[in-house]
Amino acid sequence: MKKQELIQKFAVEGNVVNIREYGNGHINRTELVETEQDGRKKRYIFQQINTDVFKDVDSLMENITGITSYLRKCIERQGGDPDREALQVIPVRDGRSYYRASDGSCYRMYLFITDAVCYDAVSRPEDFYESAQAFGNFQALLADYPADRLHETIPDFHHTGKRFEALCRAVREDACGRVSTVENEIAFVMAREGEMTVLTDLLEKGELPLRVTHNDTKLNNVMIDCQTGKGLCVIDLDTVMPGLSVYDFGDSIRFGANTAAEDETDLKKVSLDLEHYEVFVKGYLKGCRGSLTKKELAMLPVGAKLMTLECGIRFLTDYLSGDTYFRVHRERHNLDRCRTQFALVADMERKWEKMHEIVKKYMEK
Ligand code: ADP
Ligand code: GN1
Ligand code: MG
Repeated sequence: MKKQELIQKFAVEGNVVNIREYGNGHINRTELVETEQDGRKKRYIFQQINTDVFKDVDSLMENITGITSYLRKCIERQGGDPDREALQVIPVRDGRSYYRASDGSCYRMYLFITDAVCYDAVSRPEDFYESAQAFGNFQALLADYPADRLHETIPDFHHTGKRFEALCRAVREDACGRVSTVENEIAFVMAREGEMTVLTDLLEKGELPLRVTHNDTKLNNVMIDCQTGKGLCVIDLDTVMPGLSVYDFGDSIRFGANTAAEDETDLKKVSLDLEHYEVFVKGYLKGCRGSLTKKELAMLPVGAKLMTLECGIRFLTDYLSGDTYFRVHRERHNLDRCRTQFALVADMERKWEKMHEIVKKYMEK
């Protein structure tokens, strides 16, 4: 089916006048669609859902429609603008939330949020502060969301111990004959084997609470208002599931407090920016509005380190398995990404005391 026809399956207004690839997500294929009716233009985000990653699209979309309608109500109650502060699913004309083509590929449409921007790197600490507050606020808004209504879209998504086991399997299988080229990286992980389950063990013992979390809190999953500079809308809701707040905190640090890009090849450029780290701690605590327990606060640095380690493990696993999960744009892309993550972990270890001191400073406020 032609792209135009596919788009017209959705309740969009007007005729399609422009389609172009959009964003830097690693999972879905995203396009910006522009339509026009009587001289009036409208924009939409059109996505092909990655069905290798999200096997049960009905459950995925049920989560998303449930969360977005819940958030819209909360935002309305607070006097906000639900069209800009929450994602809006544009349904298929038959009322469904997504379209499944005859070849099994699945598509969805969102209203494009205008006058807002997603950053791939922090250039102004204020933006990172805003993203922190937005992710904290997102969690606070969903605090009373009935978690039993959420499907687990990717089982054990942030179970670091299971991610470690998956890496061990990939090493044993050595599907592409790449193991011998990454011995240093494997050794880096093995040296930290004992740390993998620290947070999930605390969860099991009831020492950390299970919350409704976003689970993919990178900077380019939050939109910043171009006019006000405020955090506007949290996007990419595919992995909203019960999880750990410290991992949401950690994933943002992993991405936004790195002085280098996630796929930087010059590892000398990789380090933890403590100023950005501090700004994020401050914004996240403000957004969470005092809801984090003492234990969660104490574990924030561990969340940052383990999420970075876990992400590196996932990139390495995918590299060994033949790059089947994350979208790659060059040879060894996943390996480059893995190396930046491990370099960042090493720098966090060097700055460990400082990371704790900064959290303490804001705990006492
Ligand atoms: P992925 O899961 O592949 O990361 P995302 O849902 O995060 O996909 O979308 C990829 C990019 O598309 C985002 O980083 C953002 O730049 C842009 N985007 C997604 N949804 C919207 C929206 N509703 N309005 C404007 N831009 C959006
Ligand atoms: C993926 O979809 P995107 O690009 O926002 C991944 C995250 C990783 C991230 C690494 C569903 O996020 O878990 O942390 O890449 N999403 C999924 O950049 O696996
Ligand atoms: Mg994304």
